Amino acid sequence: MVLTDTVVAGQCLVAQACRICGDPTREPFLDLGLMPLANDYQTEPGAGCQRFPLAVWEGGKCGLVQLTHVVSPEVLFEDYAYVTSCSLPMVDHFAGLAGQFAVVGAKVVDIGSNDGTLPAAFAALGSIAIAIEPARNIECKVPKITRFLDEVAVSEAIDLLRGKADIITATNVCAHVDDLLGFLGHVRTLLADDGHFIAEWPDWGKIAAAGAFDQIYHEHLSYLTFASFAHALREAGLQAVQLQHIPVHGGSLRILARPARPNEIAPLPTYKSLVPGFMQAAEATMTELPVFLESWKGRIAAYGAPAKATTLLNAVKIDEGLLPYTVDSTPFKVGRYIPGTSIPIRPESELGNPECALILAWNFAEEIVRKLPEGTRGAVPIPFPRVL
Ligand code: DWN
Repeated sequence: MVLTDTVVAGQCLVAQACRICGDPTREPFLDLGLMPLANDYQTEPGAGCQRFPLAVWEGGKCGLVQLTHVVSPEVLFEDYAYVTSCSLPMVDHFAGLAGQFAVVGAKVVDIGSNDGTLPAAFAALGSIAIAIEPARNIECKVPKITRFLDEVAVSEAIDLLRGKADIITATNVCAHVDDLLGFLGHVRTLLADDGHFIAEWPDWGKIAAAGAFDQIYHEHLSYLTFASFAHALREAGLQAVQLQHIPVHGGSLRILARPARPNEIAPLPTYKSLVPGFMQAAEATMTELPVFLESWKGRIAAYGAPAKATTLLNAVKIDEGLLPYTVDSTPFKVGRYIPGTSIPIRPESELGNPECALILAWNFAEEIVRKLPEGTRGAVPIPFPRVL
C-alpha cells in the first residue's frame, strides 16, 4: 500500500498525491463516473458488474496524468482476460523487440509477462529467459514466478537465474503499477550493474493527440510521458540512455535504461500540459460516435472486444441497439459481453457480412481491415469516428 492512498471501499483507494513527484492531488480534468472494470467480461447480457470511480488528474511538478482512484491489483490482474498471443501483431512486435536486444546466454527477466510471448522470443534467440507475472489463469511459455514484482519475486528470480539479470523488460506494465518508484527500485536491485532495463508503454503524447479517452481505464493508473518516466527512473537510481517512438498500441514509447553511475544526475526533460488538446479531441469523439453509429444503424457491427472498448462504449452509453455484436480472437471473451453492456462477443468466424465494421481494436486497424469480408467497410472510433 502506498502511503498516499487511503482505503475507501475495501478494493479501491483514493490517491492523495502524485506517485512520482509527491505533488498533492488536484481536481480531475475528466471524470467518467462509476465505470465497470475493462476486462470484467460477463456471461449474462447487461449483468451487474462492479463499478469503480474513473477520473484523471494532472500532477504539477512532473506533469504525470493519473487516476484519482486505485483498484486493488489482485482484483484486476490475478484472473486476467487479456492474452498477448491472441493479437498476432503483438507476437510480431515482441519478436522484433527480442531481435533487437537478445544476446546468447544473457539472463532475461520479463515483468508482467502475460503468456510469456516476449521472454519466449528471447529464449528462441539463445537467451535464458524467465517471467514474473501475477495472473494465475494464463499458461506461460517460459519458467514463471507467479507474483507481482516484490522482494520475494526478486530473490526467486536471482535464484532461478543463478545471478542478477542482464536484461529486464517491462512492456505495458509500468502504467499499471501503483507504487511505481518501489517497482523501479526492485528492477534496480534485480539488474546487474552492467545490465539494461527496457520499458514500453502507450505514450500520453499520442493518447492526448488522438483524444483516445478509451485508453483510460482502471488498469492504467498512469499516463506516462518521457518526462514523467525519466523523473521516476532517476528516483530509482536508473538512467535513460535511449528513447524510441514505436507504433504499437496507438503509439508507444520504448526506453532503454541502465543503473545510474555515482553522482550522475542528468537534467530532466521539461513538460507542457497536453490536457486542453486531449479534452477537445475526446469531446469531439464522444459527441460524434452516437451520431456516426445512428447513421449506420442496422448495417454495422463491431470488431474486437479490447479492454479499451469498455470505456469507449460505457462513457458514450452505446449498447446493442447501435452495435448488435462484436467479434474477437480471444477464446475466453467469446460467448461473453463487453463489460457494462449487452453487446455479445462472437468468434471472428461469425462476423457475417455487415456493410460496416467498427474496429474497436483500432490500434490494429491495419491488420483487421485485411480480415474483413468483401463488401464490409472498416471504420474506427479513434481519433474521431470515420470509415477507412
Ligand atoms: O495495457 C494493456 C494492453 C497491453 O492490452 C492491458 N491493460 C489490456 C490490453 O488492452 P486492450 O485489450 O485494449 O489491448 P488490445 O491489444 O488492443 O486488444 C486487442 C483485442 O482485439 C484483443 O481482445 C484481441 C482482439 N483482436 C482480434 O479479435 N483480432 C486483435 C487482432 C489483432 C485481431 O486480428
